[in-house]
Amino acid sequence: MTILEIIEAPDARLKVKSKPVEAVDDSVRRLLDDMLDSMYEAKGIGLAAIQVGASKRILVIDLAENDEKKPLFVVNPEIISSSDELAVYSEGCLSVPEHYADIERPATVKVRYLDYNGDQQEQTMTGLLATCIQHEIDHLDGILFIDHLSRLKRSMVLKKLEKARKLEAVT
Ligand code: GNR
Ligand code: NI
Repeated sequence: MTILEIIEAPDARLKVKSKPVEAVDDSVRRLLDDMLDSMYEAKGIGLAAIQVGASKRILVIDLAENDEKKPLFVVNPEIISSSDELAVYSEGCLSVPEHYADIERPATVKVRYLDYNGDQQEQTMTGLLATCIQHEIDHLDGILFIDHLSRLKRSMVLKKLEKARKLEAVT
């Protein structure tokens, strides 16, 4: 296993639109495994491949709380329907460290994707899982949760991140 470095905003790589995977082969599975380990290490509940520099439509999620791991491996996801009902969650992002904001999204989504074995799945997701997969699919399209905020709020967050990065560089 390899712990991959997570890219932080502002970084042009996070704005890239990721490309579909042609086949779920061993190299894709290795990336899925490394992403899962990297996500656990960073204490996140989701991770998109672009956050570790791979512009492929791949993501991992694990909402399990304690030690019991329940990883969800998702390749080439497509939202095939969304509820009119919306839900608000306070979102965070490993690529936007230490910032949180309430984001409104469809409460329920039906997602079609390929699993770890390359088999097609369709799953209706609600609650935090629905929020998380929409957050991850946004990453695949080069969108961060702060892109759902007003321009003023987004630029305040980005400015703080840049400042923190500069401070880190000299200490
Ligand atoms: O760890 C994470 N927590 C989280 C909380 C609310 C909504 C979405 C998320 S995803 C985030 C990890 C991450 O950055 N995934 O891209
Ligand atoms: Ni994120």
